[in-house]
Amino acid sequence: MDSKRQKICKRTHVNSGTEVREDVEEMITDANRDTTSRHDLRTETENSDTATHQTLQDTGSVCVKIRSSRAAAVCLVLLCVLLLTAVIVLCVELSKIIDQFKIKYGNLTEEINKLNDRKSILTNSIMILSNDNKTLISKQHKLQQEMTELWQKIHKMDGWKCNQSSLYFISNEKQNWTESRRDCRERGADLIIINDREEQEFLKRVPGGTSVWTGLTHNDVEGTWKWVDDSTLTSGLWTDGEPLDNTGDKDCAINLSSGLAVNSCNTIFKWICEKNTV
Ligand SMILES: [Ca+2]
Ligand SMILES: [Ca+2]
Repeated sequence: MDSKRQKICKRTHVNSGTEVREDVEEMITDANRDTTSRHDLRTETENSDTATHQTLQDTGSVCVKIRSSRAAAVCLVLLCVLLLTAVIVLCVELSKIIDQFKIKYGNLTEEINKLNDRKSILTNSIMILSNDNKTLISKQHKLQQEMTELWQKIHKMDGWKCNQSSLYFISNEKQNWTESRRDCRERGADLIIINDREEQEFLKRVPGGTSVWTGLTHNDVEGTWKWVDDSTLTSGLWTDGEPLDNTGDKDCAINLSSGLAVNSCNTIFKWICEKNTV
């Protein structure tokens, strides 16, 4: 630049007129070139700075992205670990539940088998009982038929009366105690045994049921009254004041409307025979 100015000045002192003007134009052109060149250099420099700045920005952005990616990867790994842990825990719990269910199912199966066995036993028992019931019903019908026939025969028997499970024959004639019993035995019976107050009340209602010989004596042991089947006397059957003669000859008992009373066995009375139907 300085050399060009010196050149211009030299030419200005040496040349005249047109030469001075040409030199000035050439100098201006050079100046413009320098300016343009300087501008281009500055522009290149600015572009270079801009590129450098852009490169730095890009590098920072990449670093941020890498860090973000690493954080995301770490989070993802942690999440996977948590999920895996949760899955393992759930699997363990599920395994426990399945084991418990198997145990309960096994117990239930055993109980069901036992109940089925009991059901089979009960079914067999029901069948057996049902057959027994049918057999008993058949026997009951047969017994009812036989009892009906027996009652028909009883009603045809002259002089016999029925009460509960016994048949009674009341004599029309009178005999001593021994002859009376002999007559009963010939009829397949024995002198009456008054078992309780109900039977005694029955005798009150039957015509000829009182003032008759009974099967009660104390022939064997004085004072010990026994029936003809060797059973003992039920209390409450004596009439008031009886028995009066435990030590005398009144060793046989008659039945009065008020109850039992002692009398001599040789005295004659009517008598009642009794026969059990069962
Ligand atoms: Ca009786
Ligand atoms: Ca006596």
